[in-house]
Amino acid sequence: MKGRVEIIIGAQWGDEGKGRVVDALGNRVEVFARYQGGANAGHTVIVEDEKYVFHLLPSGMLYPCKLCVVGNGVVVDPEQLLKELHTLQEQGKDRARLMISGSAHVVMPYHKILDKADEQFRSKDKKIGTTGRGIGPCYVDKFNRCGIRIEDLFDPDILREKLSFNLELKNLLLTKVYNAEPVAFDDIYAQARAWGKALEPYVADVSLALREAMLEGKGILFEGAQGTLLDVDHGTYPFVTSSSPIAAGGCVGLGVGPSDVDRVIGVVKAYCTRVGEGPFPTEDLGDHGQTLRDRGGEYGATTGRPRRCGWLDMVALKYAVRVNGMSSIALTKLDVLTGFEKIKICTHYEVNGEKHENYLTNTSLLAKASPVYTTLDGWKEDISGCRDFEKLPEAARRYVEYIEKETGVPVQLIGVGPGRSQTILRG
Ligand code: 2SA
Ligand code: GDP
Ligand code: MG
Repeated sequence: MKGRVEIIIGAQWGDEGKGRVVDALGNRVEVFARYQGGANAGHTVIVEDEKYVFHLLPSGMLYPCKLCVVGNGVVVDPEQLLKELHTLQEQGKDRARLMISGSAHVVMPYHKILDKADEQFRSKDKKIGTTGRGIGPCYVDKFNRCGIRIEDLFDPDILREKLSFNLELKNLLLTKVYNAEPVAFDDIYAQARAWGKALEPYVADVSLALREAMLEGKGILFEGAQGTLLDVDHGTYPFVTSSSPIAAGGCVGLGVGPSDVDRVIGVVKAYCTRVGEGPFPTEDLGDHGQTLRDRGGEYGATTGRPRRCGWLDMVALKYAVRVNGMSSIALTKLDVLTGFEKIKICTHYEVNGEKHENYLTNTSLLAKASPVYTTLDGWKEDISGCRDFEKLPEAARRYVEYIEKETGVPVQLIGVGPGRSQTILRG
């Protein structure tokens, strides 16, 4: 029988707790696979009070003897990937097998310089608030068909030719447009050759390996980075990342057909956060937002930036259910809502006095949307030790049931703390 393929996606603006959900479900699968994004991601996993933050490596790396895959859709910063691997080796935790697609594009040093220069070049209202990890410029080169793939690092002549072609253009851009220093061919070439040598042992045909794993009946988890509302097509464009975090991106980014996917698990934070610029209808700039940030420890796992915080947006969540074809919800950080006397949920938007029950894909309109809320009772009891849904305070159960009723999607996992065991599994 074919092994089960599940995709884990972020249903909001990223940082929903995808890393911890992947880790919590990890014991029932054999293969973990990243399909998009790059070292902009920060996926936190806490096991036995030890904190690990994965940027490029899949969050399943802590499980011994499993296969961890970096797919063709990921943009790989080799320096960062080798650093992560080295750190795990030092901790004696590199017990999973790593496989990288040769077709994945390489984030080169000039991509990071261009990312920062472009962000600086933009006036305040045009800034994206990128992580500065070179993600956008690397995907630009991929789609402009001049990018350098991992497999290009292995052949000295191919690398030389592709790198010189790129540097001709990049150095013009850097010096003439951004008033920055040019980058030197020799340094980057030597570095890229060294990366090639270090990465070659991990490179294999990812699509083929996943097919073989499926046929062997192995469970496979695709791990999305960022979130639905940061998707380059379906997010709050242009305030998005440059990849496709939605579930469909999993097929493109790993070379797997849609009919092989069995389930899509949407990770939903019990409230909303966003890091970087762009519209966020339920953002709370007052005390509630600050309390959520303090209690939830809402700071970027890659850059340390404070995250913007606000109440759950049901309009956006229903949209995420639709564009991802969500089969179930993993609701994280329910414990962070403990102590609020009342909890608000946005049920619809108003724009110029007009009611909108459906999410607004026009970002300029979304920026004008005022959230309209319903209010639910809060609870005071500490729920971080709870492992049984029936033992949650009644108001907490009502909150979960409200989400299920409105979305029509069952909540099958609830996070009541960041640790691996602080999970309520249902059904
Ligand atoms: P980029 O760097 O080109 O992908 O930035 C474009 C937008 O995408 C947002 N973005 C993210 N949002 C949430 N979490 C991300 N990962 C880190 C984390 C972020 C951090 O886990 O906390 O540490 O700051 C992530 N990566 C990209 C980004 O903020 C821009 O709005
Ligand atoms: P990801 O990018 O979606 O993997 O999420 P991040 O790791 O960037 O951010 C999620 C943060 O919330 C991390 O610090 C996690 O340790 C933490 N976290 C995840 N689930 C829970 C939960 O159920 N309760 C609490 N209190 N923290 C959680
Ligand atoms: Mg994150």
